[in-house]
Amino acid sequence: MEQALQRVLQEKFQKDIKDATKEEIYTALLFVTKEKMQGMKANTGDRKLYYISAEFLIGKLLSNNLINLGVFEETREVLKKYGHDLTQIEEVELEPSLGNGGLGRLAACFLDSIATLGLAGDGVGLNYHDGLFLQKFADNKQWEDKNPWITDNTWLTKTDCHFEVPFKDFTLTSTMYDIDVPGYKSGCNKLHLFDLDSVDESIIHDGIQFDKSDIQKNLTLFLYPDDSDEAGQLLRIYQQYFMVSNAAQLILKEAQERGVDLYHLHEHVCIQINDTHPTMVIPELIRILTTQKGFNMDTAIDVVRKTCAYTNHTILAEALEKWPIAYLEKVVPQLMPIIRELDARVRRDFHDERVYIIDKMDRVHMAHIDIHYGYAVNGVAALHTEILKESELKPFYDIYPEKFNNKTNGITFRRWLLHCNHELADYLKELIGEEYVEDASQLEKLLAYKDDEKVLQRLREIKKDAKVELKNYLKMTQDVDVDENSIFDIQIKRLHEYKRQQMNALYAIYKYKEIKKGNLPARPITMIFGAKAAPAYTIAKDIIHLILCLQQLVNNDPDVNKYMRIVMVENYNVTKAEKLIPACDISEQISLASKEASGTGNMKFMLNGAVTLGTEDGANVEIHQLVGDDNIYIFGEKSEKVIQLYADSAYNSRAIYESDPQIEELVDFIISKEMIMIGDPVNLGRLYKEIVGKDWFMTLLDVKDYIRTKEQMLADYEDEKAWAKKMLVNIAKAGFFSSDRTIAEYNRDIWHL
Ligand code: GLS
Repeated sequence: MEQALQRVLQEKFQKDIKDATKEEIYTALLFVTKEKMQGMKANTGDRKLYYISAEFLIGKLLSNNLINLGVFEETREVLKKYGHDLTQIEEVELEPSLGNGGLGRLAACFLDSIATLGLAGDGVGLNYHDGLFLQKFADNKQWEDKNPWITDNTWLTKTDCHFEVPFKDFTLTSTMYDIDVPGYKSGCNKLHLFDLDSVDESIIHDGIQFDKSDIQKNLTLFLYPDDSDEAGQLLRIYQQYFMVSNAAQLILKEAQERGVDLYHLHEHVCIQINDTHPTMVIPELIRILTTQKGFNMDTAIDVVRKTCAYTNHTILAEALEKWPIAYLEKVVPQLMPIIRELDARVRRDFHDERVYIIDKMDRVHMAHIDIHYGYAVNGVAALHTEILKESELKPFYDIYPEKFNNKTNGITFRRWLLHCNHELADYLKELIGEEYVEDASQLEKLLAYKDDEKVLQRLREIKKDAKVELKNYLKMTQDVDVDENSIFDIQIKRLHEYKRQQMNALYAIYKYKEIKKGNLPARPITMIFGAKAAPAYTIAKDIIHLILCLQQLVNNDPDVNKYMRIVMVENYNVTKAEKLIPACDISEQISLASKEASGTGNMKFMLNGAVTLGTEDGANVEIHQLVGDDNIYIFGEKSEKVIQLYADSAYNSRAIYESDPQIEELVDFIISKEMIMIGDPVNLGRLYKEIVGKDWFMTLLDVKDYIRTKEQMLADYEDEKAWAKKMLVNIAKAGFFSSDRTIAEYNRDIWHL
């Protein structure tokens, strides 16, 4: 590494390592690492996976690539020798903004594990120039700006692979960019990102506004452009078709290059459809096979059905895509005869309109295409898969019980432990050896130390060090002060009503009022939030406004700020998560039971020694089973009750509000004098009305149990030894949530690579 770095720095900048700037060292490291990856053996196999996804939230790649190449320590030492700090150099890298939340981060963890397990599997997606958006706070509100991340120095390599993608009114020529995905001490795969040379960032104005109809210039500007109007929805269809047509052409080209007889495609290729965004790959493959490869319809459908598998990531109805036929006709009319044929076959075989592809309102249900015309359907946590089978997708489960299976999500320990928490990772190696890195179940060996005072003490120290680091980072980035001796209570995830950040905000109000009354806590608490709200999601933005107003109120009140602080982290992303997660004491996983399909933040926190405060939802259920009652704090109504309340339309937030003076007091505070002085009465008033009059995700149902449980947790934290033991058990039991385990299961049950 030392020689390689010297060589590249000389060649590119005529400098020695010790005189080079951070930017120059970063550039040289990028170059050397890319060179090393190009020299790696590619994972190969007779059967290859294509993981198609609208999002790949890969995060910064330098350290991770160094770790996976097995040269991280060496690089760190070389840099140290010349007076440089790798952590500082990493700051130069811009985070690719190619994802939105858990689904996109899951895709990134999966790519790491697929490569690590030596499986031949590539990702396919789009190369969004400005990603999701950059979040800024001003006037206690979220503002959106573009988030350009593509510079001359990125991990992208432009290839000479191009495809023609036919739309109704024009044909576009794509360009494929590749990012190498090195496995941990294993072979290399690729992430293929398709783009358009004509995309023009200069059409963006006033934050993230742009002409939605100028497809040649806007196609790959943003992930999830605003779809609150027709032009926005059409743009999303353009993006989706561009992604899958490229994917389909790439898959067929590579298969033919490998000498695969396309009539046996399914024996050599499998396609994982990550949520419904890539669903059109099914009709697109059928279209190409029938119009260009001489297949008849029956055979094309048969081959495609045996090739594609679908993962469902949500039961929220609004997230299950249904495109109006009229829109598809405007963008991709060539697919409509095929979609109609697929629907006709369903209608012929099943006389149940709930499973039709085209509904009475002339909308195409994308998930229905996946389920009928794919060979596997999986949910992402045990509870989620049960809910799919028993309620959301029951009519389909009744038809195809053999297709349904569960694959509980996982996270890559390379990023979420080795990279983000060196101190803990090293200590674990010291205690239980290195095998846990490749066989996560080995973490259970840690249980042998659960009563060892020295080990428990060391775990506390490591947590404290991470808290100091976060404190310094928050000071540097946002100029806020937090106390490392306080309890760090963290809720970081997309802002959505079902995740109930508003319930956590009601707790902040409760705590503020208690402190005002003189009921002082044994130890201060630092409540940390991080979340982006979709630009058109009004109530989510109102919740951000509430949190930011509370932050101003609490942190500036001298009676209160000694005991409590609130920090809303700006532009929460993977890089920030890597700093926040190691420093967390209390992991907030408080979604309404039945609504969070899995969650993966919950797994990252646990692995880093945080204790979960959560509902029986998503993967929390499995965390609970693994760590036992003593090492997790569970509250709130269970999913069966919640599902019943919805079914009976029996939930009435106003009745709860009016009958419970404590709840009334907390909710009223949102529109109190204090708050209106700080905030915008329109936003606060609207949120107040929403909670009292609707509260679709039942915050008021669980808020009292939540407050009680959180108070219990804060009290229990004071027994330092008992708390450290909880930390240890959480770490020890986190092995199940390695994405290596998840991917091994996908391969065993679905992919058969
Ligand atoms: C999501 C779910 O909301 C998460 O619970 C889940 O962990 C994630 C990955 O499976 O997928 N679905 C979605 O649309 N976005 C998500 O983050």
